[in-house]
Amino acid sequence: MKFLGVTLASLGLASAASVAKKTSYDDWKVYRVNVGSHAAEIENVMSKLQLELWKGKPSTSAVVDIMVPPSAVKDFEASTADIQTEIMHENLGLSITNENSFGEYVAARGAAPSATWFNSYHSIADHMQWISDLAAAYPNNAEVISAGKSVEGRDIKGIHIFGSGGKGSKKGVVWHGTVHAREWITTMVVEYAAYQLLTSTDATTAGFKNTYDFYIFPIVNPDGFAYTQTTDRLWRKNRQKTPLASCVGRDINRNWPNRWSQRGGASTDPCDQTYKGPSAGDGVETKALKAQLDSIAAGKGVTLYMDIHSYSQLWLYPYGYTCSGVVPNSAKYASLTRGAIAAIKAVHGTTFTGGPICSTIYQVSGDSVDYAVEVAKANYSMTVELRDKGNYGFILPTAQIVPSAEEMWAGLRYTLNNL
Ligand code: 0X9
Ligand code: ZN
Repeated sequence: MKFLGVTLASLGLASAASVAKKTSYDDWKVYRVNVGSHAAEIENVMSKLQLELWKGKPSTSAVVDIMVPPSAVKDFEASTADIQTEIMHENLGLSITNENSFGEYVAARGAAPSATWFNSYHSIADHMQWISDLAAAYPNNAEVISAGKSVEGRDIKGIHIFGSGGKGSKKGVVWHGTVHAREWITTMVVEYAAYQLLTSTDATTAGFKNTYDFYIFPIVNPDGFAYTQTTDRLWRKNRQKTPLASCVGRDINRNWPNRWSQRGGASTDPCDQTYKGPSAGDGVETKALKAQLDSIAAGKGVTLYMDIHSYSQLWLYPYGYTCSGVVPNSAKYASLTRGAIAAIKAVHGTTFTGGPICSTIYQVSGDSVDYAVEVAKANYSMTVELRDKGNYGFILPTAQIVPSAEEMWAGLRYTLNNL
């Protein structure tokens, strides 16, 4: 089947049937709710109307972003009449339609991919092709790698970038993108960083690959990402069965086998967006990513681990699992964070804020960042939440891909320069 000269298969869509089943967000709304003293009230409304959070936790956040289906809009507005709210998406379906035009990728095998790649979002099939094309264009400095297979058998594909001394001769820098399937901007930003390392003519940037071995995985949750393209644009977790037949998926960022079972840091409910899984590290992708990180740690060691998320414009460092523990090297983390935030701001004026994960955003247990610092003994382990601050949230317009990638690259470049 073809439309606009593009085959469904090339978009990574299985069949017309899977297109027809796509979750509609027509007339859904996203609200920003000022929590104030209304945390319990908001939690009640959410459970009564079975609403999903986009951002924040009523118990600890100043504001939360909540997605509301058309059938619940009237009830929601009546129940929150005494609470300050603001509409972020008037019609989420329309926002998705506006965002969701994939660029066509004509793979020029053997030639360097060009910067036009970053002008739009892409199908998972094209991302896989692009990673291969980028590595193939720089055979002396790059190779395709895999962390293993996903639940549905997809490759967790990455690119390994290296320089003088050859592959595996330096300490590792590991970057993960798209652990949360709906955070599409993260795929593009991680790819942009890989692209810069290989193509930049700036001497400092070109030199990074002679200092570190980079292991870059733009899509660590490929099944979830594919599902956002075939079925539900707002899917977050992986696609693994849970003990409850009606609910699918572990939050990979709550499933790492370190500080896994902390009260308040993750959900025990298989239907929840932050479900930690039935046992520590039992997610198929978690296992693969853990083994991959462990093997770098056991080799030359990990200098820097970073997990790239969206949205909120935050630069974060450990710990996630506790708000009272202080990470060793905390002062250095704080200074790296200040410098990275300033470097980001200098590009397009975008303001990020920063700090430890737990006290800055909320408590998170079983996350990769704490695993990387506590178990894999990464010298530095950090995470970011990219653009925006909620205006578009997960549905960031294509016009913001390049600016977001440019400013985050400045933050990453600052970090690499100041470790
Ligand atoms: O809840 C999360 O996992 C992250 N927020 S998101 O909306 N992207 O899902 C925040 C957790 C802090 N980040 C990491 N621990 N990586
Ligand atoms: Zn995320």
